[in-house]
Amino acid sequence: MPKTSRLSPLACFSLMAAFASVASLAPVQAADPVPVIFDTDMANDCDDAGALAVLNALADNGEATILAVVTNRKDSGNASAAATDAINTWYGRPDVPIGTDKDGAKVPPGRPSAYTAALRDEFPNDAKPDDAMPDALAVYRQTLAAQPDGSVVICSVGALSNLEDLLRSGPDEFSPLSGKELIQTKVKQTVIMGGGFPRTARGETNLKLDAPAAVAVTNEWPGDILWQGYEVGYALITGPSLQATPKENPVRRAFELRDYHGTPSLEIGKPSHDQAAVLAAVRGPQPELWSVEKDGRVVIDSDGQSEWREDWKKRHSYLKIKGHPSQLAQVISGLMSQAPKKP
Ligand SMILES: [Ca+2]
Ligand SMILES: [Ca+2]
Repeated sequence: MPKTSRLSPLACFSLMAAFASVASLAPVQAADPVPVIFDTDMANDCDDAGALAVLNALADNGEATILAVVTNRKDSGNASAAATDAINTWYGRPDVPIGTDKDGAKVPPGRPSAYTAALRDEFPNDAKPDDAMPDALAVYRQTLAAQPDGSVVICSVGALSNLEDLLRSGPDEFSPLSGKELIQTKVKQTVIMGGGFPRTARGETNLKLDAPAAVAVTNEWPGDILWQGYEVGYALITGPSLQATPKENPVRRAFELRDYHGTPSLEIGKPSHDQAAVLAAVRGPQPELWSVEKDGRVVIDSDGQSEWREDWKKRHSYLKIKGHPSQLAQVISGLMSQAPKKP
């Protein structure tokens, strides 16, 4: 018998599994970069900063284009735009348009941000105070109007106030279309981090921040919404990988300043709600990382409680983690600490 170099079926399976595992961690080179508008409450939690890092890393990899960033909650430090600009500037994108929500009464400011003022003061940026920045709705409408039809992906990781404003908007200097028509014409997909599925016992933060807006968007949005509940990000602890990045990295600083259970998130990590939503928005629900629940609808009540119902279909679906969460957390950690490719 000649010596055979054939592998046993078990060895073949192990090798295939190893390749599959490596493949899931590798950058996914899309044919064209996905054009994204990122809608964030950059102020309270630092997962918004981590999510903007992931989005910039994906843009560096040629997988995404950052069309604009809008903030959806009034930052009592008036510095959410500056923090956003500091992060984009770190990645070599100082000119990404930024808009802020001026309607502070609708979404009351939370406690002072642990990190936005520090990012404004300690890192290069040239944004104005939030109340002097362009309005989020104007940035939305101008950005959407300039894009090819059916192309834009919106990723929302905070209150749904801006999305409701867009939904309710009428024609303006940027477009003769109503907000609904603009969404129908320009938006390919909307990914929303909010709620909990299949149901929550109490309201989730992003929905509670502006429950009427959450109800309006859920019931009236004229396009596909891919929901990601709090249970997804809660299982994904990331942050310590930023320790390997330079002190000049504002995202590292945000994780240093924002604690999790009394310890800096830079040391012990924290849940990655917003990073996961960005990843799903850009790469789509990759089957090795996610399963998607379809053929139903999300219902949100006036307290911001959410539920998945299967009594009839809407253009809703929601994400569930497939396999062990550490797989997804590892992808997020890698992207969040990926060195900028700026010139
Ligand atoms: Ca700037
Ligand atoms: Ca957020």
